[in-house]
Amino acid sequence: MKAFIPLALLFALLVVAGCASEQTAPSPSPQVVPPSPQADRAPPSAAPPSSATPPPTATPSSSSDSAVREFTMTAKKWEFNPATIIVNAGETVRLSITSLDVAHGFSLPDFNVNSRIEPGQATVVEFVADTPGTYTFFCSVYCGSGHSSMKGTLVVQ
Ligand SMILES: [Cu+2]
Repeated sequence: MKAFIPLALLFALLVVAGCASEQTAPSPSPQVVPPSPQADRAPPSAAPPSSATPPPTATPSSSSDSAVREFTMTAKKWEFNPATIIVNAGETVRLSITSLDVAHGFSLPDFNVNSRIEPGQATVVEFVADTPGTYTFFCSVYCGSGHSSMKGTLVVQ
């Protein structure tokens, strides 16, 4: 029975010491962390204006550029089909144009494009649609009474 007392004292000392050490130990104080400013969204930056001019002549290339939009177009008196082409800014546009009757032309002056479209033979026109807007293309080879109304629209969005 006498041996129990020092054990109890030792136990009590250990408990007190444990409590004391817990109290004196530097407890990590809950710090208020300000929200990270990384949540701020970066402003959508417009595509940098590219000063690169598209090639003046049609250059059928076999490049595997993923941003190439290809269209097959027909020309006849006095319309293009499709008459409206919608692309995204920055895309390379490749048109394969075939005349169904007589010789026509494909002129898109805003992109320095002007090609003669012979009947029955695909003519490839390629340019970079680098500037958003709505542009008119038209026939540039006289093809009859409706020639001046033979037009279409290119939308770069
Ligand atoms: Cu014409």
